[in-house]
Amino acid sequence: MSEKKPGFFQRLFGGNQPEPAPAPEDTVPETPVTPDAIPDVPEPEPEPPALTEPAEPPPAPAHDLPPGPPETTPDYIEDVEDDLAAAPQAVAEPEQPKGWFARLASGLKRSSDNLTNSITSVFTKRKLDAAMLDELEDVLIQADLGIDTAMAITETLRRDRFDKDVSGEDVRAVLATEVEKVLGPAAQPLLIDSTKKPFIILMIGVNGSGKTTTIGKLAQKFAAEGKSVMLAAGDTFRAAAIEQLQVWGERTGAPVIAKPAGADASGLAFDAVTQARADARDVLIIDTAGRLQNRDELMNELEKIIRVIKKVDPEAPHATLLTLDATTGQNALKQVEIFGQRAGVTGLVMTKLDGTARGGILVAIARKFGLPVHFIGVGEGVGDLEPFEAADFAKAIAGRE
Ligand SMILES: Nc1nc2c(ncn2[C@@H]2O[C@H](COP(=O)(O)OP(=O)(O)OP(=O)(O)O)[C@@H](O)[C@H]2O)c(=O)[nH]1
Ligand SMILES: [Mg+2]
Repeated sequence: MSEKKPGFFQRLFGGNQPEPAPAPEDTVPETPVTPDAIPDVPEPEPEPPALTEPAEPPPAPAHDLPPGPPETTPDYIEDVEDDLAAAPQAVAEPEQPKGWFARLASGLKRSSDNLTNSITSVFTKRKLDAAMLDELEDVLIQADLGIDTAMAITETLRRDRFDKDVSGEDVRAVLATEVEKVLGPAAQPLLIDSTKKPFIILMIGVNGSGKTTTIGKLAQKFAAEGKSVMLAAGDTFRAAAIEQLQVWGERTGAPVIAKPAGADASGLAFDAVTQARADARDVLIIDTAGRLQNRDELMNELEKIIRVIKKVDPEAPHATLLTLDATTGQNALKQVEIFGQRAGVTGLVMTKLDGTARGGILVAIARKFGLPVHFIGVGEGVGDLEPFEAADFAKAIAGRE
């Protein structure tokens, strides 16, 4: 699937061309990321949701976003702002249509640049000593890879290279090997069991993590495989969320089961499952409202949605996918833990890997939870969702050819 032409890395990482300057971390985007910037999505998408415009939250859902500022504006929301400010450069780089691997590599460029630069600054032609290993461990932890992975890498180096010359390149080779080792078991495709009619996918996650967009991308993928898809606008809190899914439905040819805003989400899910079953659809994908994992009442509601789905089909949902925003950083670990406990997550989709410096978090998540990572999102366009490949990801994040 990947187009690993020699020379990609030369162009991507050659270092001769000045990289388009990333937006400074503390710069708020003047304009939100809009699909207008994406060449392969012709028509405008609905308003980006609250998370992309935290400065002006929509009138929305008391139960979607709790009132008042405190825990409702966690760090990761600012991170999303920061990273989305940089995202257009990653996704909008137009000219030649890139192959998958090139897009992954350029998406992860901020992550890999970060790592490469830090590693280079630690390894300056000296013999490997304990201080360098300590520094390296810090660098790897700061890159969100997790303590275990950081220690595994430094231990390998300590064992094999202590008191010997070691270069940044050597270190990145060890990094790539270790990351691939961790991610390998997690890279599992999402298998659609065709004996289930419909195969029911429930999409869950915190606000703005990419649920609705990922549903659109998945609908497109399944339709292209000849599957009949139905969508359910289970984010009944916001009219804009319902419209957003309807736009994806029109774009991908999938009918959308919806009710007016304010309707009960579990009732909507029940209707959708019943309808998709009556129509013998291949796949039903149910959207849900974004919810922070520490909002107990919202997590109760999610459990209720699942209970109601099970009333129609006790084995459903057949896949419960948690979308994780790669720009979130460490908070993603908490999200996996709590959503896993409350909703029985069966697989992960990591979105917004384009243009974030925090892609390393996927390694920490894979090591800690061992959950399948089915797809990764590398842009806002309908084609910007790819099956997750451990070796490619490892090479890209370690900046290796
Ligand atoms: N750059 C980039 N942007 C993405 C990606 N996935 C989603 N987005 C953008 O992130 C924003 C939020 O995406 P949504 O799909 O609306 O997120 P959501 O989880 O449905 O949000 P709520 O319904 O508000 O909880 C939108 O502007 C999307 O276009 C991705 O892989 N890369
Ligand atoms: Mg949504």
